[in-house]
Amino acid sequence: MKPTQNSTLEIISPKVHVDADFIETDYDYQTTQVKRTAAGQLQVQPQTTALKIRTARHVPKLGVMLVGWGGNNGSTLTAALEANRRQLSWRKRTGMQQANWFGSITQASTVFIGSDETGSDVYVPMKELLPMVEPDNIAVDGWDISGKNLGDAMRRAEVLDVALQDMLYEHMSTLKPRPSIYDPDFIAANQSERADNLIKGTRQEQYEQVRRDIRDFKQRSGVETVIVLWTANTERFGEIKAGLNTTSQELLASLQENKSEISPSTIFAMASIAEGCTYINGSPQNTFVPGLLELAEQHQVFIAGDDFKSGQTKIKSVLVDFLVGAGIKPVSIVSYNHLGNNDGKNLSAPQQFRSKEISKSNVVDDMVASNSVLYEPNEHPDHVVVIKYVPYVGDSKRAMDEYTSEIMMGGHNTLVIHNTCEDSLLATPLILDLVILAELSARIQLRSAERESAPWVPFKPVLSLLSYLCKAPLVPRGSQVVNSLFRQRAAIENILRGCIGLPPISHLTLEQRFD
Ligand code: NAI
Ligand code: DG6
Repeated sequence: MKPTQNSTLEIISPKVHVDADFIETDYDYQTTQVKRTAAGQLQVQPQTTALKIRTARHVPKLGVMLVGWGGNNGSTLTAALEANRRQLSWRKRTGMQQANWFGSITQASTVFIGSDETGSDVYVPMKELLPMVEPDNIAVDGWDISGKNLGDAMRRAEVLDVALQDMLYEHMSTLKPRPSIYDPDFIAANQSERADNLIKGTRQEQYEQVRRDIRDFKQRSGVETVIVLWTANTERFGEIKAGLNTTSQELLASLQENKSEISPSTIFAMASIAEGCTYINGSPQNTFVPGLLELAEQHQVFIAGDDFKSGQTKIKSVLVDFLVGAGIKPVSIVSYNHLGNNDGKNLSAPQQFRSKEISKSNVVDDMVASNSVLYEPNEHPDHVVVIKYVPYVGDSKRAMDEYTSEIMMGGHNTLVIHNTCEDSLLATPLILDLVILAELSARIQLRSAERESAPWVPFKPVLSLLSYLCKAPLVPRGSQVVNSLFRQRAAIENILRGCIGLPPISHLTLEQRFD
């Protein structure tokens, strides 16, 4: 069985069955159950559950609607889709540059698949494991409070090489963001000069307009599936309180009553859920108030977030995992950023900075909690996050990190990292991965193999599989947050492998260690 038409893989296994609609596998899911006894012992029991996993083979035509379409990420994604579609190349000072998707795990990373007869590792591109949406086939639309067309928005962003911008300008300038919901109480006051493209009316009326926009896009473009993704300015955190938004009923009533604490992003998420569209939050604010989680559960619609994990935090979720895993104790983590794009300008306001500070800070918690040899209960490293707006550096973000750790016998180990990069060129491929993996997740179901009548079940509405791409991963109620990048990536790889009947990667390589 070839998982995709162009795949170099052919799966030869009696446990994989393919028909016109599904790839179906028999899968032994192995876990380890742990019980704590009153005497403090840990009773550990391996368990195997026989499952069936199936993946629908039809890849729908995907439409992506971006909230904040005219921003740096929104315009860069739109330009990158077109540049890749047309396979553009352009001249830089250093030579010719070809359009690519570097930084996207689905498009530019490979997955270890097994060893060949000589014992050498064999890798295949991740996108060859299962039928996935092709970026070239994605249609984009969206909203922005700034009415600039996408050509001018791309120029304003100052992200892409000018030669590339010039090739794309004509096409991009035909695209215009739909009017959006503007509430100056939620984003920084310094954004007001952009706000010239607005949906008027009460919150309920704005919600109805967003729903109409989604339907209009779907109908005009002919896409089968729409995903809505927030890449607009970071909002301040909203209040959560009984009577306002702690249940879906409260939230719907508060919308009708036009209550001022219902944020624009929550209205977008509500509209998206009502239209049956997956909603992804690329920013740190608490869009997903408890009432919204309940709404997503009731409608069985995916939500995912929060906040793209692009640079500094990605490194942190590798480095702290490495240090704690090596038995070294991080005691102080200090992260400075300065940047000069519009995101930096918005984050220069205290309440919006606070949202970002929270999502950047929680990322080490689970790794610290995992090691009771190093840390007492409730003990944490000092962790400070600083962001400064420096207009001159534009989209070229500078991130400086100092990690101080305790090593043997009271010694200290200090690591210093300086990262400079175009912020939006790191974030844009994540948007692509988020929508491709979210769409794929909607086609995966599993059921118990023990009863023929067991129902197929989809992923839970809170799509934690996307955690790899998020700074502050949202997980289903009662689930553990995992921040370690390696664990997050392993979850993606192993689920994709499971869908084609392959066991999780164990790295045991016993055949190479024993005669
Ligand atoms: P940006 O400021 O260039 O773009 C945001 C866009 O949203 C602007 O065009 C603005 O006019 C628009 N906007 C603001 N409120 C809106 C609303 N209610 N409805 C529709 N449009 C609205 O910012 P950028 O760099 O594109 O980043 C977007 C978001 O992604 C920010 O919240 C940022 O914190 C977050 N993010 C960015 C990362 C990166 O590396 N670039 C990484 C992680 C998160
Ligand atoms: C400054 O920190 C601005 C932010 O929007 C970041 O650029 C963005 O959140 C990326 O952060 P990180 O930690 O993933 O590099």
